[in-house]
Amino acid sequence: MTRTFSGIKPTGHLTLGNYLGAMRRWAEVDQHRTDALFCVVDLHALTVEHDPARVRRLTRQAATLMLAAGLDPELCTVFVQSHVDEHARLSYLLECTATDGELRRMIQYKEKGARAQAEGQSVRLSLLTYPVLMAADILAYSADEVPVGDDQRQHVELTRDLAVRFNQRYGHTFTVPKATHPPVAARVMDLQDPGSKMGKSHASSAGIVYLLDDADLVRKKVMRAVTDSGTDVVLDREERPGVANLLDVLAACSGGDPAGLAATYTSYGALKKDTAEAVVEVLAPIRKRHAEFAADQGYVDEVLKRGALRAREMARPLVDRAYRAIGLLPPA
Ligand code: AQP
Repeated sequence: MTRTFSGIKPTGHLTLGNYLGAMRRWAEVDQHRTDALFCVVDLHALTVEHDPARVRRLTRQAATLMLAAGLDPELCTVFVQSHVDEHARLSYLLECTATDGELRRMIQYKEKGARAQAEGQSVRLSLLTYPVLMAADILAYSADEVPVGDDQRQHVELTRDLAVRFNQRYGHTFTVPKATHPPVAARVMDLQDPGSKMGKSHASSAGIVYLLDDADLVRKKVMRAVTDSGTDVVLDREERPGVANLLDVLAACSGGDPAGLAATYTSYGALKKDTAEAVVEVLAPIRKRHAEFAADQGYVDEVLKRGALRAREMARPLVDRAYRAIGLLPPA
């Protein structure tokens, strides 16, 4: 059976981008047709300035939202990365496989490193090495598929390169995974800055729809989305990125394709209104289920405990094998 792994990092409140780019397919497709593992990758949240209590809170909230979005612990494994030591164990071996040059080429490293420096913060070494930890997350489970948004494409490519390199040097150990992306809305853009991805850790929340925003706030954010000075609705990603983003979001939330939808609108106002309502409709059941699960944290904790047990059992033999393959003496 195909094995799937994917994760979400608790660096902020989860967004519509996280949902349309990744979580929705985890719930609607991947957990039904594959042996799927979904993880709150909390170690990745330590790569930038962080508040310990907030990371803990957001880790719980992300897990709760994953269940609210439809992940069913009877169908898939839901757990927290730091509860399974194998991720960090394997990461070190992969650091001994990766090169400094290939990590410095990672776009997220360049962007987030520049952002940290602009804010007068030093760049943590873990920001450079985080894609290697992500490779370990995936390879530890012999995942065949990694369902992610478009922004993670480069990191999955690195994972493939490291798996191939390790296998060639030390004998076949890892499955070489491939990334999968949704057909539309693989990169949801910020509503106020359609040149940038909608990201949960951005400073300004005006262009970001959070999964827990109430209906009125969602309407306000979508109605205020930046478009451009034109009036006709056409799908032109280069010249009209704001309109293209709304068409993508509408298509993802209501079905249909962005180009076909463009032909049915004659004004930006109507497009925004329908997009806002489509988003409200998609988020309403998630907010409702989130409130239910949030009121029963004991259940969420139990799911995470069972998930970690299962994940550990799956990862340990493979990571042990990798330790032997690379030349480390097994304990007596
Ligand atoms: N804007 C987006 N459009 C489509 N997919 C997206 N994803 C993130 N943003 C968008 C996908 O969501 C999954 C989880 O993302 P992550 O938590 O690993 O972090 P990220 O990719 O770095 O996303 P964020 O929300 O922008 O976080 P920050 O601001 O902390 O960097 C991934 O599959 C991702 O592709």
